[in-house]
Amino acid sequence: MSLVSSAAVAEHASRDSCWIVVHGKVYDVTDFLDEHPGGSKIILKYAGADATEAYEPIHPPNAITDNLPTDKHIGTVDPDTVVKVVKEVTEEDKRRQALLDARPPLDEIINLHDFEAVAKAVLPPKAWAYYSSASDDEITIRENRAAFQRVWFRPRILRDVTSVDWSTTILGQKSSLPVYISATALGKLGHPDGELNLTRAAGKHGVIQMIPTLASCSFDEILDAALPGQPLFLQLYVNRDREITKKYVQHAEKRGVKALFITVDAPQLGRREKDMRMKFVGDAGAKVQEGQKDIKQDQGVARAISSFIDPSLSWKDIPWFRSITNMHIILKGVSTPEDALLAYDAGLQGIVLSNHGGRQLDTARSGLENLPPIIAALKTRGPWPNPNFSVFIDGGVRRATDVLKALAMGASAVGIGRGFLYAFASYGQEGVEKSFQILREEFEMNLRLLGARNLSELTPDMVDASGLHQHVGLTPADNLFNATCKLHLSSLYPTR
Ligand code: 173
Repeated sequence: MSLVSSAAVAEHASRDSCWIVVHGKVYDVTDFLDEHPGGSKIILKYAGADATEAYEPIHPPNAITDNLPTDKHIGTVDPDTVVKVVKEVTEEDKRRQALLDARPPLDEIINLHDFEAVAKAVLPPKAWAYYSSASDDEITIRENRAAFQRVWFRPRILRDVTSVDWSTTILGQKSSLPVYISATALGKLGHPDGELNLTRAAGKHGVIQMIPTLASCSFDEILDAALPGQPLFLQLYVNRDREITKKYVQHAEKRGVKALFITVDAPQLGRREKDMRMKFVGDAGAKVQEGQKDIKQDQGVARAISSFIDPSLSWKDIPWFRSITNMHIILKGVSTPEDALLAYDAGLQGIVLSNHGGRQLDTARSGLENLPPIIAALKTRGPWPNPNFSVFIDGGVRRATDVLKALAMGASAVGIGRGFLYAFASYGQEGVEKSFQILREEFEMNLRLLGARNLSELTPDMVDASGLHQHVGLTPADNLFNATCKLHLSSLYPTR
């Protein structure tokens, strides 16, 4: 590849001829501008310049090389011509560094909620908005936590709980916790090592990670960071181009991934308004002004990069998935007994009762509330638990007690997404390891207090879920308005 000077790159700084530098390579993206899922405006901001910093958290390293024809790969930027810009330390950088320096030492973190508080303080505002946001009025995300609080324990006594064991098997794979790491996208928004923080911590502690389709690290980087034989699952967004999905799935199987979790609750991404507001703020400084054409950039980062997801996905596709892989297939995002039975009858290996962390259909019920009717429906097909069919739940899980309630009510294991994400966003791999330790301690104590020596001794009569379907309560506080809309309003009308 030819060497290109920085000055030559800088000459292509317009919509008519747009070159950018990513990881030291020069690309001509002129013809790609209108195809960019995130819109052209964000690329034009870096026209004629180095875009690596903006590119990195959102795209796996191979995104540009895979999508741009090779004749658009112009060359390598000549290092001698790069004017070393001493990166200006902004007030915002200083503020963030001060917050990072002021993080409590890890041994002062005593529960999973603490990570969230630290993450909120130290994350760049856009990253916090993306991770924490949920759809519309954010009622479902709050309900996910609230539902656990409507289930109460009926502990048993005098059962010799000297030794207790909370290890289990998830889809045939050993797991030190009845918890797996659920997929969350764009890990590098939170920490430079992104999802690898989870992979490394999971390998060390015998926990199973579900790899997201939209990870910031490439699939192979994650697999390369795993220990030999470390069990991993894969979350799948199905591409409109089924050949791409087929290649991806078969590559995953070849690399030893054990189960495929097909996301079925996101034919279109929900409106995460906190995230959307951030885009308005962030794009204000775009170098090249764009016309009406570019409408995607104001929809938040997730929407921008999700246009490949196929909304036509249907039950008719299930046999095709079965034909391309021998991995276990699980549907992620099931809410009703009707769909649970369709999944069972289609010969799949499980379902996740999930509302996507409250990020999709707002006022969808919680996975926990959907659990009892779904277990009851599955019991019409045979005894429960069923060794050939698993029911997982996720959403709002932060405590071992949350997990124990779900297991007592028939769940096979439980997923945690944001909880672990906040752990690495605030403290990297060590944070994730600490979160496992916290959960271990919580499992040990709560199993003892509950009178169960292992997970098979958790039975439905150990919980009182009679209030689970009662939604009466205080009207939830309107956090969305208080935290974002009001702020936005005050920036528009500073005097109000
Ligand atoms: O919840 C999400 O943000 C999500 O699933 C997603 C989907 C597409 C792109 C990025 C994230």
